This record gives sequence, structure tokens and C-alpha cells, in this order.
Amino acid sequence: MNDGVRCMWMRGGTSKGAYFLAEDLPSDRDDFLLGVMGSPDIRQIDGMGGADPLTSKVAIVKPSVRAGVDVDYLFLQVGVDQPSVTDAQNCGNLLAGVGPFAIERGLVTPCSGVCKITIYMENTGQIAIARVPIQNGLPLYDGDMAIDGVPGTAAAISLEFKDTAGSTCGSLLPTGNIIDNVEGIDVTMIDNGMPVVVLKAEDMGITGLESRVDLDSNAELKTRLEKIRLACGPLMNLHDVSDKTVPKMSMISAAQSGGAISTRTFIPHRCHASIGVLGAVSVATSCLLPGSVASELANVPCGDVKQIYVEHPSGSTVIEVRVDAAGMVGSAAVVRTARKLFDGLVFSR
Ligand code: NQM
Repeated sequence: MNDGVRCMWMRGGTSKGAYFLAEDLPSDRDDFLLGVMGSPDIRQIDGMGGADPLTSKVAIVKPSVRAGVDVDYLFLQVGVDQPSVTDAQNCGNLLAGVGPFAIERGLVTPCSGVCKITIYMENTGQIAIARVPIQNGLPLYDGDMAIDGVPGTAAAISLEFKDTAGSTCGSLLPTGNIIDNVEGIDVTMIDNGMPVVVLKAEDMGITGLESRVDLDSNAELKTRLEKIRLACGPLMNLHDVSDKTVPKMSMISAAQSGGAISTRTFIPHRCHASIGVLGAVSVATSCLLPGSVASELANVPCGDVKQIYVEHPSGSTVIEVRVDAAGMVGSAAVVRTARKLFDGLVFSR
């Protein structure tokens, strides 16, 4: 393809990807995106992708026609070694760049100070509220907020989620059970923004403190995990998940650094360098549910507003949950950062 397409490359949280206005994309969108990323190829050498699912991501943004909503955001995961482009999951990390991108492209006129942007997440039909710091009418990227998994500091962008229960599976506990036994392993299948199978690392024959590299090279573990995942998919109302990137598989163990819980999450075929935002919201929620696989291992703070530190291979992700009178998670918030890396034309094959 000889014509370049307008595109901005951004780091959003601990992920990185291409941001497009919907109107700029060609009609053969998926082929175009595969060519942009250089997929399928484990190295993505003929494209912009970073040879990792966390850097082979796309955000498509457009003005919203929904009342009270500023922009619509569609997330697409582009396969690295597979010729796949899927909207079967959301991404709370790339979401961090959506507000800044919308301002950069003139979809939102920012006030001074901190600009509140209401985002409709098309993948799950739910709303997120982003608060983006502004300087001289543009997003402020520099700041002193550090998030684990990203070197240095940048300006804080807060993301708030409400009513994320059952985002993709239809209900918080899609099987109706707090625990199910699948392939001989006790699991909690949960969806509070991201479908996740929570299971104990020790039940999978690991400590749960292994490095990402060690886990990615453990073929036996990966085969067992995938068998459980394929069995969980239909039980979670996700049907056949062999070609889907959900559910995520989060193996938990007791926190090591004062947090609530420690995680090693497969997304689903490679171990996450940290943990996804909405994946962490689902895991944090499982910690609060009496009788879940996580509840007996988790250190949950008291109070109606709880800071749940979800530990992962790069540190921890802090999820602030508000608990309602029934003890259920009413809303969740997370602080991320984002950075504009490139703005110009991108070319596909
Ligand atoms: O769960 C990776 C990421 C994600 C998703 C994945 C995410 C989320 O870290 O909200 O952010 O789980 O595939 O970008």
C-alpha cells in the first residue's frame, strides 16, 4: 500500500500501540493493520509492532454520538505470530492514551487544569472516565508519576470504571459459582471488566514468583494452562476461545511486598510483563469475594475505599475500589501515564 495513513504511536500505561481516528482507516482495516504491525511474524521485522502482544495493539477513536459521552474507543489486538486482529477484549492500558489522543486530534476541547473525558469502550459497551492534565491547551505528558513496568515518570492520568461487572461474560461470576473445579484445578472465573480465570500458582506446580522468561519457557505449564482455559471459555459464555485472547489466566500466590496478592498472568499464551488494568480490576475483585480462590491468600485492607496492590513481575498495580453496602465493588480506579511517541503517516504492506 503506497498511501500513508495518519497515525499516532503512543505508550498507554504499560503497553504501546497505534492510535487512529476511525475516519482515517481504510476499508480493508484488518489487512492494513496486520501490514502496519508486520504480522504474522514472531519478530514483526517488516512492521512497527514490538514482537510482543503488549506492543502490537491498536486504538480506534471517534467522536461519540452518545449523550454525555465525548469519544468512542475500540481496542484491537493484532496477533504477533498469527494473522489475527480481534476486538474480543478491551485494554485499560491503551485506554490511558485515548484522552490525550482525542485532545491532540481536536475531538475534545480541553479546559485548563485537568480535563475530564468520558469514553465509551466499544469492546464491552461500558464507560470509563479519564482525567487528563492539560497545559497550554494540550495534554501534559511530563510529570512525576511512576508506574511499575515503565521507566521514569510522567503525568498522571486517572481512569475510573463503573459497572464493569460482566463486561464480556454477562455477569461477574459467569458460572454462578464462586469456585469451580476445571481439569482438576479449583478456579474462580470472574469478569469485572476483563474475563479472568484466577487459580493458585501452587496448584499449577509453580511458586508464582517465577520470572516472565522462566514461565514463558515452561512448555508443560503452558499446555496445562491452555487446556484449562479452553475448558473455561464456554463455561464463561465466551464459547470456543481457541482463537480468542480471553479469558486471561492469572496464577496467584501470597503477596511478597506488602500488597494484596501476587500474580503471574498469561494473556493468554505469553506471560504479561505486569498485568492488564482491567485484568487487575478483575483479580482485585476476586480478592474481595468470600470463598473465592483468591480470598484465603489475599490481604485486603479495611474500609469502603480500598487500595488493592496487585503484585506482578514488574512491581504492582494499585487498584482503588469502592465497595458498596453489600460489599460488592461499585467502582474501580487506577492511575496510569501515557506518552506521545510519534505522529505522522504509517504505511502498510
Ligand atoms: O486488562 C494486556 C495490557 C493488557 C490489557 C492483556 C489491559 C487490561 O496490559 O485492561 O490493559 O491482558 O492482553 O495492555
